[in-house]
Amino acid sequence: MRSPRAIQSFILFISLFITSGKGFAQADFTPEWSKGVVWYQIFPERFFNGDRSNDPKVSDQHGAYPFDDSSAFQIHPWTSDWYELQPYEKKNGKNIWFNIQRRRYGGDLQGILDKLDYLQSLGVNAIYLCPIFWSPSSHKYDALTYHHVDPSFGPDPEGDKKLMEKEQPLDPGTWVWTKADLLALRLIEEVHKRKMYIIFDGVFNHLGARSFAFRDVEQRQQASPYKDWFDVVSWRDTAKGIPFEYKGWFGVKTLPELKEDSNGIVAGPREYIFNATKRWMNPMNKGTAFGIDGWRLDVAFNVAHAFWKDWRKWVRSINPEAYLTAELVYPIEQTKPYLQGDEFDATMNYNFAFIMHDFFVQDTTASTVTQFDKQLRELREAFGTGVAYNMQNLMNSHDATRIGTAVANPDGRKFGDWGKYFNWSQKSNNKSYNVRKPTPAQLQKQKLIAAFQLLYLGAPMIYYGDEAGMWGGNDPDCRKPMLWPGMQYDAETHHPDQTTHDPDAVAFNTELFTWYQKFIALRQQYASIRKGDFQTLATDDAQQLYAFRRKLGSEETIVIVNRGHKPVSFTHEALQKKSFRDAFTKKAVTTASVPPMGIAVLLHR
Ligand SMILES: [Ca+2]
Ligand SMILES: [Ca+2]
Repeated sequence: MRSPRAIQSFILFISLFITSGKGFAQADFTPEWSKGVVWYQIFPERFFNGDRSNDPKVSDQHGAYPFDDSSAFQIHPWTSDWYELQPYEKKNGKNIWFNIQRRRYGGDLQGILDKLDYLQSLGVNAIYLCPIFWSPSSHKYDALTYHHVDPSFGPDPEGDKKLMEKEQPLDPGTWVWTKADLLALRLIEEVHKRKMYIIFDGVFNHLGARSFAFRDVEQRQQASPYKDWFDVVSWRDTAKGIPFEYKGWFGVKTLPELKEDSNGIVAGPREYIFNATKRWMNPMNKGTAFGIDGWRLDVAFNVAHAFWKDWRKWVRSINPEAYLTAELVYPIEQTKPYLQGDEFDATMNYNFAFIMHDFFVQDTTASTVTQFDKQLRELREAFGTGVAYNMQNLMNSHDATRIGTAVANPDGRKFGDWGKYFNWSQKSNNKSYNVRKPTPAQLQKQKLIAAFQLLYLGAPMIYYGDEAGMWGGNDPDCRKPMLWPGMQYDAETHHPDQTTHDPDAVAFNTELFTWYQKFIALRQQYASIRKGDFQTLATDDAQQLYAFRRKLGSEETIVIVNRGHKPVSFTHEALQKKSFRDAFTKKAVTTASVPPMGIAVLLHR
């Protein structure tokens, strides 16, 4: 999601819904490959600058918030203090929040290619890329096209722009493959070579106001071949003094909504979306092995069900194993219609994050172990087994405060109160929100959360940099440039108002990385963790101890979580009946000792 105003409307909309739900079973319609995988979400502009020759120019952000493409501009120094206005920014006299929106750090596709080794060493095996299609903003949720990658993500921005001028967007036969498009295909190929998967972000509810289609409608009005693509309220009639009016996403005029009728998105844009979908799933008709493995669908709740049903059929006709995950921030009952087998395979599982947040992040207001267990079960059983293994169990994303900062703000708002939490966790809205470096005790909480997430049933998703020790509040602070080993970062010393504080050292956190790596490796090694079933073994509210078993065939994994502040010892008849070993030390265990805010993993094979 994108601009601050849009977010306000979006969260109000979301807040209208309340939680309820009962479990039910249904047939498995989800892909096999995506069950239990470890996702890694990348925000491309901020991941790695692998090519300085393609870095965006200020003119590339024409039409994007904050609508200033004339003030001084340069590529922002990757390793600088986040809240410190750089000399070029000070020249425009605007505050930090204005300036952060016009920053570009130069991340690109070559940067992702360069860091595939890093991702492999972390152990993740599926990548979700935030939008990479051409757009003037840093987040790229305001697409100019769905059929071209942003030229500044590829090796030849100016050459690409000239190539694209020659085509007829309405005729896919004229669509060219730009150098940026071809680099995206190379990325897909490299990912597949490593036995990893990759999905793109499909932002099909709206186009950007600077898109080929909308610009044409603005200029030519009813003479445009795209005249039926948008929700036009009134056509321009200068004689009668009637202005051109149209509907933007939640009123945001830079994001004109694609027109919908009872069948969903109408014929023109539908055909365009279908053609673009195929282009990335079976590029040049070379085969689906050369295409993406699925899609993440932005604001899926703003597009009619009928469209998603038709689109899924199209997608599955191209690649029967494609994975489709929806951005939904709905309680269970409102989520169900999307997960019946004819629309999506999973969602970005914010409901998981809410439950985790209540139990692990909160201290005095934390849920009990019994409540935690009950909420997890309701969610796990709500949509059928196939979906459960496919749900993207995340803690945060580009639209939420980082886990490293959530743990530094316990007992505030509940994450599940999406709208209120959204604003409360934005430093620009809440001066008292703690955006300083997490303390060792807070980091310990993050570790416990990560371990649980990686051992729990589903497909855990890590937001880039959480494993590296990045912190920051909600958008824009959750979109800082990635911390890389070997790069020297300025300490953070600035508050948003440019007053200063004692330094927070900024560097890649090797210890935290190793922790994530270690638990991802367990998941990749043991099928019971990836695809085993789930059974609660203990819910001890007094000691804040939670134990569960994951089982597949004869392989069993027992996980014991100590959320409390005293050491606990745990035993269970399961440990007496069969021989279990500690997953890391390999020592035989009949009674597990778990330190405060610690976790034990026991294996029987
Ligand atoms: Ca670059
Ligand atoms: Ca819509």
